Amino acid sequence: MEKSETTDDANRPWQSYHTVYTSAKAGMDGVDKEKVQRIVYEMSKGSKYFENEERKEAFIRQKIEHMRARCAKLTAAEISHYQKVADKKILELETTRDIARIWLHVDMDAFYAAVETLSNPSLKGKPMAVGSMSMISTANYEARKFGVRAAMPGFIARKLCPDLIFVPTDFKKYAYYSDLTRKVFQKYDINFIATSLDEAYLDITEVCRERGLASGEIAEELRSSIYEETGLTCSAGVAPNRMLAKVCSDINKPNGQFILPNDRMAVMTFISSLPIRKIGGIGKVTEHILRDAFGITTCEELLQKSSLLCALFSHSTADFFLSVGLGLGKTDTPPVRSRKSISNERTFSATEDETVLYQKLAEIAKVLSADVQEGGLFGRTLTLKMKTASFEVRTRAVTLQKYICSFSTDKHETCHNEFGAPVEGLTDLDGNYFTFRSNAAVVEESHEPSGIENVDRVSDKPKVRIADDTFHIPKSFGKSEMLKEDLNLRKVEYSNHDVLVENADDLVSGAASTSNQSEPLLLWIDGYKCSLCGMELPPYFVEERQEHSDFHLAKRLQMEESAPHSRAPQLRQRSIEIDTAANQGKRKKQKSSSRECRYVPIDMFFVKSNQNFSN
Ligand code: DCP
Ligand code: MG
Repeated sequence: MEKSETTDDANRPWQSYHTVYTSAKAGMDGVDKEKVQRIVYEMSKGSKYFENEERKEAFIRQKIEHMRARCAKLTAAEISHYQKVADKKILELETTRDIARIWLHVDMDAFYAAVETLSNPSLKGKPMAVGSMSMISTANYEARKFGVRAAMPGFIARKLCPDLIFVPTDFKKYAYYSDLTRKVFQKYDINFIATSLDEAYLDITEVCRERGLASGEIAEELRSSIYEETGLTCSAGVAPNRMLAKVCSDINKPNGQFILPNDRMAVMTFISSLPIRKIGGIGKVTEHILRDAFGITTCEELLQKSSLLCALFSHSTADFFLSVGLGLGKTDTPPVRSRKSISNERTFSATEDETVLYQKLAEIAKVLSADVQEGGLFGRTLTLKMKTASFEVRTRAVTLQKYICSFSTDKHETCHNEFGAPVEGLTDLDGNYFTFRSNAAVVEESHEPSGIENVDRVSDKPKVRIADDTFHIPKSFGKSEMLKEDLNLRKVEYSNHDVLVENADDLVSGAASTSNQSEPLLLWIDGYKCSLCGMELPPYFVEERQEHSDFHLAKRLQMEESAPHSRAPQLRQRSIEIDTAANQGKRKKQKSSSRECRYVPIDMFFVKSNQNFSN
């Protein structure tokens, strides 16, 4: 049995190749998943990106083995102890259950694609994607049937669906329609929580009571009102808390709704067979670990295996898993949060020279402190994130005694950087957080990973949240831009628990790279547009941005590897040109030039070198 599985694995290696491109979104239920996996695998194979994915996969497998071994070593007495711990936790969590409020989660259907179809009705019924050959932002439901989805490189999407129509992104248009939807939302809940351009949470408890209407009726009315105002459809989910409401809004997508009554039994029944991956905060890595190390695939199994979870995970992580198993979620309206972190990054030629590395570190620290001062901010936790030429990420964070904002040395404040030596401390002042490049990645035992609620350790300071600032801050970054970002950070908690193990990705993938430039690899112009290819990706698409940045980085590495050293800067210029959406048409010309023959263009980058591109 074992042997045949191994043989099978060897014959179908794509089965264990999971990227964001292969996970299903709404409208993809009937998709031939294996076919999609195979095509993504074949088109990615041989690239740096692929190698990095494989390394991540190997790391996770190792982690799973380690967890399995730890489970196997637990004695009966230990298991019984952890069962008691778990039972106690479950009882405590149960006392926090609040089923008095009615939450509605609304999510526009294929948002960017639907907006584009409004402007160009001839697209109706045809498979289309918004984005470019490098990356697509979303796909309509016709295209999803082929396995095409958001965050997938366009050339892979075209392989999956040869008739796919590409429409370039137009962020301003989406923002306009988003505003229209928000005007409707506020009629139902003035404090509605917008988590992205096309999603929001509304507490409809009062409106249901005041108007004597059932939640389902309010949901119907809200959806038709949005349709009247915008001509766009949306889907809604209603539940006693936000975590469940989000799950519910996906159930009858597109143009549908699902109501989960405010009743404990109904919640428990609903949650019992729910796949864990449906929960915001349980991503592909967590899903993989829970499944392969513990045999957990449904939320109910989180409760059944509660002793193991308590034995192997930190308190906060185990609490999160158990609360998911109980169908608990946030019911209060969070206060508007302000920006809590600021970061800066540089990409430079790969080097093992410590002096160069320190010099780079000093440069980036100076720019960062200037940005911090310009914004009138102060911070206490400093995070250094380093991505190697092979995509490995190393992250170290330190929380200082005092709040700081300047680069100048303070002999009392030293912290240890990535390279194991002290980084110069910054003068003590008062205020918030900042990072070189945030992401306090923690794999298992601590629960303070990126983008997740993080608590300031100074008791007299307010609690702060680290925003996952993988977005880059242009040199001109100032106060006004921060205010703009603040709005985006109202994206809230459903990803609070974005998890523990999700950050395994950070440990094995990551930032920094090779280039002769002392500039970031890419900038997010106006906070959302990729400076290299024009792809528009809002800051809250953290995972997708990481994928996107990795994609460009991989491409550059590939390009530099294939170019003589002295020509690298010149070629870099060229790659930017080629990437630019407006220059798509020039690509062919560039490709055919003999001067360029050592440079691997983007379409080829993800494809096996011996593959026939005309297929
Ligand atoms: N988006 C993006 N990049 C991603 C995911 C989404 O730019 N990786 C953009 C395009 C989407 C919009 O955000 O239209 C909303 O994202 P959703 O996840 O809600 O996806 P859609 O609205 O497109 O489809 P669905 O019907 O599944 O909600
Ligand atoms: Mg949507």
